[in-house]
Amino acid sequence: MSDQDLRVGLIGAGMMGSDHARRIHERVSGARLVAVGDPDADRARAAVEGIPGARTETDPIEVIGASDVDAVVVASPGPAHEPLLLAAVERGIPVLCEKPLTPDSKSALRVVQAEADRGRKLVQVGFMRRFDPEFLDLKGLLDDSELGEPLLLHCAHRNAAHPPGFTTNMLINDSVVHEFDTTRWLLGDELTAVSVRQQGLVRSDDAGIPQIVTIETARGVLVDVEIFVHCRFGYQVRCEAVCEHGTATVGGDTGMRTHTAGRWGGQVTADFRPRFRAAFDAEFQRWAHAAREGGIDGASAWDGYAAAAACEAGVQAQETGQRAEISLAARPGIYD
Ligand code: ISE
Repeated sequence: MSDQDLRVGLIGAGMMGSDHARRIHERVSGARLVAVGDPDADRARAAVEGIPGARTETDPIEVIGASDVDAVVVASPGPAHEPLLLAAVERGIPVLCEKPLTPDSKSALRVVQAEADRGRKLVQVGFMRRFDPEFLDLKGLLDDSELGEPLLLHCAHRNAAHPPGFTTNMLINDSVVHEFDTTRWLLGDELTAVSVRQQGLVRSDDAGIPQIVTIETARGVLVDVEIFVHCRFGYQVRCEAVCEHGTATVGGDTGMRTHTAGRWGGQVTADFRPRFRAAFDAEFQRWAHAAREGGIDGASAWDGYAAAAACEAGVQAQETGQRAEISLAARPGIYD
C-alpha cells in the first residue's frame, strides 16, 4: 500500500461486488479499497471483512462524492447504474462498471452524452472477455489477417444452471450481451441485425431451453451463438472464427489433462468467475493504471451503448420471431 495508490470505492456488495472487493485487495497493485457502498449494511460489512481501512456506506452516492475516493467500481444491479454513472462523470472520476452499462439503449445514450459533454472517456464497461488470454490471441490473429478475412463466427455460451427468476429475455440481456460485445471487438465491425430461434417445436418461456442467436455485421460476417444456460455440466464459452484460409478456436477447455484408469480427462469450470478469473484480474489491473491517469482502458460507454442497442434488437427478435435490425445514434467524436 502506498500514498500513490488509487483509492477505489466499490458500489454493490453482491456476488460480483464482493468478488471484486477481494480482487482489489489481494491482486491489484497500485490500488486499494477505501469504501464499499450497498443499501444492505450487512452485505457491505461482509465484503470489507479483513480489508484494513475499508469502510462501508449504505448510500452508494456517498461513495462517489467522498473526497478520499479517486475512482469507482460499480457492481450493483443494472437498473441502479445510470444515476451512479452520471454522478461519477459529473465529478470527473473514472468508473469501471459491470455490464450492463444501463438496462436500455436510451439511458445508455444519456451516459454517453454526459461523457461526451465532458469531453473525456471516464466510464469503462466490464466486458472482461476482452482481457482473456485466449480471446486476446484470437483478436491478434484476426487483426493481423493471418487466416485471411473472417467469414463466420460460431459461438457457444453455456452455464451449468441459471439463477431463479432468470427469464428468456435475460438470455439476451445478461448472457448473449457478451457475444454482442466480443463480436464487435474481435471483428472491429458494427452489428446490424439479430435473429433468434428456439430449440423445440413449441415456443417456451423456460430460460433453460437453448436458443440460437444469429448476428449480422456491417461487413457481412455471420455469427451464430448457442445460448444454453442450463447445460448442467459446467461453464463453457467457445468461439470459432472461420476465415478465408483456416479456422481458429478458443474456449476448448485446454487446461490440465489427467490420464488414469484407462481414461483421460480435465476439468470444466463451474461458472464464469473461475473461467474468467485471469481476465477479471487483468481488466482490473489495467483499469487501475488507466484510472490513475484519469482515464479508462477497455470497453467504453459507447461500447456499452452499442451492446444495449443489440440487446434490444435481440429481445425484439425473440419476441416476434422476426429478424430485427440494430440502429445506432451518431457516435460522438471522443469515441473515434
Ligand atoms: C452472467 O451475468 C455473466 O455475465 C456471465 O459472464 C455469463 O456467462 C452468464 O451467462 C451471465 O448470466
